[in-house]
This record gives sequence, C-alpha cells and structure tokens, in this order.
Amino acid sequence: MTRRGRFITLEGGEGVGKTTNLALVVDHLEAHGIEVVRTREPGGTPRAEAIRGLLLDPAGNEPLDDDAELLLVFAARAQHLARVVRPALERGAWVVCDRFTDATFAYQGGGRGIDASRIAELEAFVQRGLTPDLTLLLDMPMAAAQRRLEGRLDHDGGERDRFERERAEFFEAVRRAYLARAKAAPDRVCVVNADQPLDAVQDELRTLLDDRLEAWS
Ligand code: T5A
Repeated sequence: MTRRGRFITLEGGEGVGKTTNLALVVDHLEAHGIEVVRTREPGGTPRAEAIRGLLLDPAGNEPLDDDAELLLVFAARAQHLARVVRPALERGAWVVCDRFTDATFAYQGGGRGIDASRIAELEAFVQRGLTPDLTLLLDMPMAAAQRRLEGRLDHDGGERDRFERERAEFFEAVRRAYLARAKAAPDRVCVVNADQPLDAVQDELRTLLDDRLEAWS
C-alpha cells in the first residue's frame, strides 16, 4: 500500500518571504528524491484561483462582508483539497502549500475578529481531519515586512491587494494570532525568524526540514 504523502505549509504575514522560501523547501525535498506538489491558498485550481480573485480584488464599491470572506476562503479550500491536495497525498506525493488554515485563523480570526470556534467548525466540515504535518511560520515585525513588501511592489510595479491595504493594527492582530497558533501546536508549527538575511533564513529552514525528514524516515 502506498504511504500517504506529507503535507507541509508555509505561513506568515504579508511580505515575510513565504513565496521566496517555498522554492527552497520544494528544492530541498526534491533533492531527497521526494515527489512534491507545490501549490497555494487561496487558489491551487482554476476555480479556486477564481475565488482568490474575488478575495484579493480591491476594486468595486461593494465591501466584502466578513462572513462572506470566510466562506469564500473555505469554498476555495474545499475545491483545492478535493482536486489537488487529497489526490496528491493519497498517491504518496508530498504537498507544499503557500498558506492554509492557519492563515484563516490569523486573518479572518485575528484580523477580522471572527470567533475561532466558528472557524474551527468550518475547518472540521471542510477538512474532515486533514491537517498539515508541518507548518513553517515565518515571523518578523510587521513594519520590517511592510518595507520588504513595498520594495517588491516598487520593483514589480504591482498594486496592493485587498488585504495589503489593511491598517497596521490588522497586521499586528494577524501576527499575534499566528504566534498563538504556534504556541498551541508546538510540535506542528515551527517559528522561523524571517527578519534576517535570506541565507540565514534558508539555513534555518534546511535544518528544520532535515530534522523532520529524519524523524519521519
Ligand atoms: N488569506 C489567505 C486569508 O485571508 N485567509 C486565508 O485562509 C488564506 C489562505 C493571499 C492573501 O490571502 C489572505 C492572506 C493574504 O493577504 P498571498 O499572495 O499568499 O496572498 O500573501 P502575501 O503575503 O501577500 O504574499 P507575498 O508574495 O506578498 O509575500 P511573501 O510571499 O511572504 O513574500 P515574498 O517571498 O514575495 O517576499 C517579499 C519580498 O521580500 C524579499 C523578496 O525578494 C521579495 O522582494 N525577501 C527578503 N528580503 C530580505 N531578506 C529576506 N530574508 C527576504 N525574504 C524575502
């Protein structure tokens, strides 16, 4: 019987370096001969990416209701789990995902103030017990992450999305909620200091991955 693959997620606030470091995680696992599916949330399938568009689009004069935002996040997740994550894990591939449900507890819970018990109900309904095996939480002070984000936006010429337009208090609440999640699940969530040169962040990530690979072998 094929052994189920491992499910690894990267988390953190805006601009902490998730996308940059996702590539390192994927490369490191592939160098160990592991088949890896790289994906992201919200998104990961054409329909889930369409929902991502609704969530991130700052345009329009109709504000998005917080409950509608929460349900859209989980609608995208249900589609992503059904079409990408579960099939990959079942055939023995590992899945490395840029954000997952910790982001919902951080953004919709911490940021928007939705009760965690309500989020947990949807988590149970949509995920039916599937949770990440390992979560790498990139953590750094919000102001420094904002400077990085501005650097990237200047470089790419992009516009801030609907979340990136939030105020500082929103991002502080997101960070607190992430750190609370890490404290509550220390075996699953590893906090990585993202406020250091990229080489140092990546050394830390490689060490964490090697520890897990050894523990899981
Ligand atoms: N969301 C998502 C919810 O509200 N609920 C949910 O349940 C989920 C799943 C998705 C949005 O959706 C919300 C949260 C988000 O707002 P996203 O694109 O996944 O959006 O998230 P962002 O944080 O916006 O992604 P970014 O691409 O902006 O940030 P990253 O990926 O954290 O950062 P990255 O890798 O692009 O790096 C930013 C810049 O910093 C540099 C990079 O080169 C880049 O220029 N950098 C460093 N510079 C110096 N030192 C280092 N160590 C560096 N690491 C990276």
